Amino acid sequence: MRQTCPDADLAAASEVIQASDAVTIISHIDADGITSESILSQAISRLEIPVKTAFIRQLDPLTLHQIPQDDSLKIFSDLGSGQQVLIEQLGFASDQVVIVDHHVSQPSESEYLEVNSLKYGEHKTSAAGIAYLISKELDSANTDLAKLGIIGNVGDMMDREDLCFTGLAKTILEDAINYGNVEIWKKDLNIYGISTRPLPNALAYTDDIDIPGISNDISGAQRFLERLGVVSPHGKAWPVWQDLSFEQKQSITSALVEHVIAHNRSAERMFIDHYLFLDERREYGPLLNASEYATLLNSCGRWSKPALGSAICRGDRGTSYLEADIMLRNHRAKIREVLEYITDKGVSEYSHMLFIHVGSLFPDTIVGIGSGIALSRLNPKKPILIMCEDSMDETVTKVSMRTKPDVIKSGVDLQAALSMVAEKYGGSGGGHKIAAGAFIPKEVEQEFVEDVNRVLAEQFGTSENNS
Ligand SMILES: [Mn+2]
Repeated sequence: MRQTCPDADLAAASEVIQASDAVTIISHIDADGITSESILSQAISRLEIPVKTAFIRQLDPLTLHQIPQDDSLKIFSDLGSGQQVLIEQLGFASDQVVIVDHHVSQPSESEYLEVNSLKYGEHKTSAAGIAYLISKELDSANTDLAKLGIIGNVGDMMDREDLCFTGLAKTILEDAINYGNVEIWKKDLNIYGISTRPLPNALAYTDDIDIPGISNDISGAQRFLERLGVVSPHGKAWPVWQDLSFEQKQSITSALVEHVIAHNRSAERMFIDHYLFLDERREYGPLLNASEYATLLNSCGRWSKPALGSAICRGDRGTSYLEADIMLRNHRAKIREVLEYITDKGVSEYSHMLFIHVGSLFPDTIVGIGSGIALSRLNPKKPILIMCEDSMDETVTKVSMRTKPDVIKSGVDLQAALSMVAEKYGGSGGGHKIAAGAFIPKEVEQEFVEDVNRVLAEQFGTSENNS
């Protein structure tokens, strides 16, 4: 079963697609799912094969009715690998299905064609990366779509551990750079919002680096910048990182490194590769770099408008962009609210994790993101578990967990922990080592939290190297 090279699967997927009369893509609603869908639908349309899309929040018995029961080829993207038994129950034969995924696989009798990066030992290439490789197999001229592959990979945080792309994701990046719509800023400052966030905010809210007197302190960040001669032009907004001169960037970066080292902190995670988009115009700020573009797509998905994100990926800069921009602002405001709530109310500290229940105060689609950001301001050494009511069913509780790359290195695997404990109580879980979610019956909340803490206690201290 285990292979090291995706070539045979890519060729097989390409063959099945080219032989089909019509295609339906069933894709996940996050940035990786939206970019995967947009890559596949564009590549397939270019072959003049009719293609339709169904975006779903996850593949489970509740969403099955959204999958059309027709003769079209079904491509499951950014989902499906872990739900093959369910796909089988729908009655799809093995020649009717292609799975494009990077989640843990569940075998089924039907032996569906599964193009999954994990099969090739590629843990840092997401579904959008695989979708791009299929598009390139369909037509080698599709390298314009590599850009979308990069957005999906960044959206799924495939670059977070190494602070750059590795493996297959790196070859996709090379295609994008050669095509010319992507530029890489190598080992640049590791901050989020380089195209739209006022610089003091970007510095104060870095996720990865703890800068004394600057992290979580906007006025501290302003004073730091003013000392270096970087000021907000009179009465105008602060500049964004992208608009600074090379000399300004250099002086800020070296002052930060000195500052961090002077405070005996590590400067190890200070630098990251940024991906800038040369084909986007300045007024579309959130589309100018991969991580902000991914946030915009995530906000479309989280607010039930994944098709809007897909239209933007296909190049719509008119009404779709305007609508998505409003949604993004709303998304950010809501995440800020979650964040403030969590930091104000405080979390319960267990031996191996942090826990908070936000009830029905926030939509279940954003609490995970909010908790991930809150983690940096609480105790990043422990994973955070956040619970909220499921908006669809009040007898169900939605669980989200987030942690940091360093914690993964000590053996923690949130996907494994949540799946195992959720299944024990008749629920289900999934996701990744660093970010995972689950649905559980409401009445077992307390036992669930204690069990997850116990599982984490066992995971801590077991090294990742044998995985
Ligand atoms: Mn994904």
